[in-house]
Amino acid sequence: MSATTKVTAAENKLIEDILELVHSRSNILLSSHVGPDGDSLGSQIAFYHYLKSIGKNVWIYNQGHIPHYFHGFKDLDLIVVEPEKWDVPPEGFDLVIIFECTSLDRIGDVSNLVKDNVDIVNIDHHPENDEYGKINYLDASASSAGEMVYRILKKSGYKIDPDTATYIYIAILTDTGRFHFTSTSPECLHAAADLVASGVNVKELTDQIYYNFTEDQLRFTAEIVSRMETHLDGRVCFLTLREAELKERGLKYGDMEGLVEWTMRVRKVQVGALFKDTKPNFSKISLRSQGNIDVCKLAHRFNGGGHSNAAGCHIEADLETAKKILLEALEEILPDDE
Ligand SMILES: [Mn+2]
Repeated sequence: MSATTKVTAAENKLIEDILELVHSRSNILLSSHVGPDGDSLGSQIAFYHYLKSIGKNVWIYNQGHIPHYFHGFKDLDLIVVEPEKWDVPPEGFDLVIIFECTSLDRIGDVSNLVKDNVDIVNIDHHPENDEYGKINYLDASASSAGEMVYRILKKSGYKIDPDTATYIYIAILTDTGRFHFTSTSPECLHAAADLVASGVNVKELTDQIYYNFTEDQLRFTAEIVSRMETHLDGRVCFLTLREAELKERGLKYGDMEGLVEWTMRVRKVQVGALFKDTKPNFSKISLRSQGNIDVCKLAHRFNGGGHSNAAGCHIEADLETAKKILLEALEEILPDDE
C-alpha cells in the first residue's frame, strides 16, 4: 500500500481473503447494478485487467444502457449488455464478483446466471448492504467502488498500467461528481494522485466525459433545464425527462446521464430531483441533496436507496402524480425556512 492510504487490519484481512479466493478460481464473472454508471464500469474493467494479468478467464455482464460518456473508450466492448450474448462456460463460473450492489437482485437479469452454490465477492461502498457474499468488502467511507478496487490492486502487487489507472480514475471521478461530493476524502485524493502518476491523462479524460455532448444533447439539456420547477421557496428543484421527447430526438436515457446535477447548481436548492417516465405509469427518480438532508432515507420509502446525498427510487405513477407524491414527502422532511 502507499503510505498515504489508511487501511485497517480488518480491511487488510478482507483484501487478502479476496486475493486468495481470486487466485484459487479460473472462471470469474464480474457484474454490477442495472444501468451501470462510471463507478461500476470503471471498477469492473480495472478488475478485469488485473484478473487477466494473473491468467483468469473473465466475463463482464451487465444489464442496461452504457452512459454516453463511456462510448469511445476502447475497453467498452468488454461490458456485455446484450442478454443473448451472456454465454456461460461449459464448466460454469466458479466465482462471481459484484461491485456496488446493496443486494444481489440489483444485478437484474444477470442474477439468473449466478448459481446458488457459487461463491460471491461483494464489493460495495453504500451505507447499507445485505452482505450476500462469501466475502463482503464493504466501506461506506470509500468515495467509490473504484477506490476500493484501487486498494485491492495496490495490495495485489499488480502494476497499475495507464489503462487500468484510467478506469479506476473514471470510477472515482464520476462517483465524487468530479471531486465535489463530501465523499472526496484525503484517501480518495491520494488514490487519484497516484493514478495520475500512473499515467492518467486528466485533461483528455475529463473532456471525454464532461465536454463531449452532441449538439442535440446539449440543446435538449438546455430545454429541460429551462423548464425546471422550483418548490418550497426555491429549496426544491425538479427536472423532467420525457421518453417521448427523447425518442423524437433519437436520444436514449443514457445520453442524458448527469442531468440531475443541474438541479444543485441553483443557489438555494437543498433537494434536486430528476423524474423520468421509463415505463407507462412508472416514474424513475434521481435524487440529490445538500448537507444533512438524507435522500437515501427518502428513497427507501419509494423502493430505492443509494447514498445520503445521492440516491434513486421509483413511484408507480405518471410524472405529474409522482412529483406531487415526492413533494409531499419533501415537505415533511425539509427543515422549516428560517
Ligand atoms: Mn459507486
